[in-house]
Amino acid sequence: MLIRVPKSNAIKESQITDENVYQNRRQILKSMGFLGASALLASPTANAIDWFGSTEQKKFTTESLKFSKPQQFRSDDELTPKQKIISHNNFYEFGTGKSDPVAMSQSFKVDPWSLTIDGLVEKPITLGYEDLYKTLDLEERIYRLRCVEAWSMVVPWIGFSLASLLKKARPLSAAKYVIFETLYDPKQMPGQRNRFSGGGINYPYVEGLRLDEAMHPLTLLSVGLYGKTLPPQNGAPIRLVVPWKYGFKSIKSIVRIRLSDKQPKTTWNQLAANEYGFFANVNPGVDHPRWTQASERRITSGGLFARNRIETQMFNGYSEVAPLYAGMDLKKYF
Ligand SMILES: Nc1nc2c(c(=O)[nH]1)N[C@H]1C(S)=C(S)[C@@H](COP(=O)(O)O)O[C@H]1N2
Ligand SMILES: [Mo]
Repeated sequence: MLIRVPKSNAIKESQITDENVYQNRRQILKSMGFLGASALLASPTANAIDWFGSTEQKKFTTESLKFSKPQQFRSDDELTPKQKIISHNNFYEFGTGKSDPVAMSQSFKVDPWSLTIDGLVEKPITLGYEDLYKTLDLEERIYRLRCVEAWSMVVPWIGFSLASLLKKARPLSAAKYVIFETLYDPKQMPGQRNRFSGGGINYPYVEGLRLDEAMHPLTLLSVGLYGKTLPPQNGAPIRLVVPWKYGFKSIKSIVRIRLSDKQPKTTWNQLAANEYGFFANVNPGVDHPRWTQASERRITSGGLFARNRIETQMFNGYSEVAPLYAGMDLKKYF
């Protein structure tokens, strides 16, 4: 039987726009104190609104966060301008082009949200949207982000160490790996609706770390950047940041963190195991089969033709993680 599926895109689009206008208005009312203090984020400041213009334009609203300034996690590298960090993205759930995520994600709903930490833990935890900002102290950390495609940025993230959250759940001694899962919601994520537009990925996007990597103090759960909550294209409301590994390990919009005794099958590794290893440590000595990893293009305030080719550093410059891999052949376990 032939079932006629209505061309629903146009209809959906307008519904989504209306939703978004509604959401934006809610955020403004919230920030002005009209919607009751309990509905507010734990720590937005008084002028907590980031308003991008008319309601015709679909724009996600971010809010200011209170956080401590970086002490140990600083960098002398020039920060990548915010405009570039939030408009040049990889987030295949919203399309495979670099400008697809910002274009396709502005109606993404982050509130309510639910993040569950379970598996081999003594005390499973579920955090709602508000909890993401108030369960742990927020701090700023300036990290280099090195994509496996050989470009990089310098990002002032806001968040808390993954270890501090995992400790609350009390991992059992049998736990050896930590598995992360992105939201699966094809209604909101066009890339999940068909295999072609989603880059051939079998969703949900899954990533994983060895438990000792997950517990390393550098491993961050980020809820913001440049002083505000994350925009959807960067993984709102909460994403992982593992600065010594290629960017694809830094999974976005996480709904589940599960501790396990087994190494998980991760998204990019399953797609092409010869190109994307489970470890994916930044390593200038191990080339991608199709391009060199010895250097990278740093995205800076300069234009398209700025001279910004730099040498790639082992572990992306975070040499303090080397002991995690003592005795391992990093050419084999790439
Ligand atoms: N769920 C999900 N997480 C993801 C991706 C993705 O496609 N889906 N892309 C990864 C890749 S390849 C990179 S380089 C970083 C990019 O993060 P950014 O867009 O915030 O710079 O996100 C990573 N996390
Ligand atoms: Mo990437």
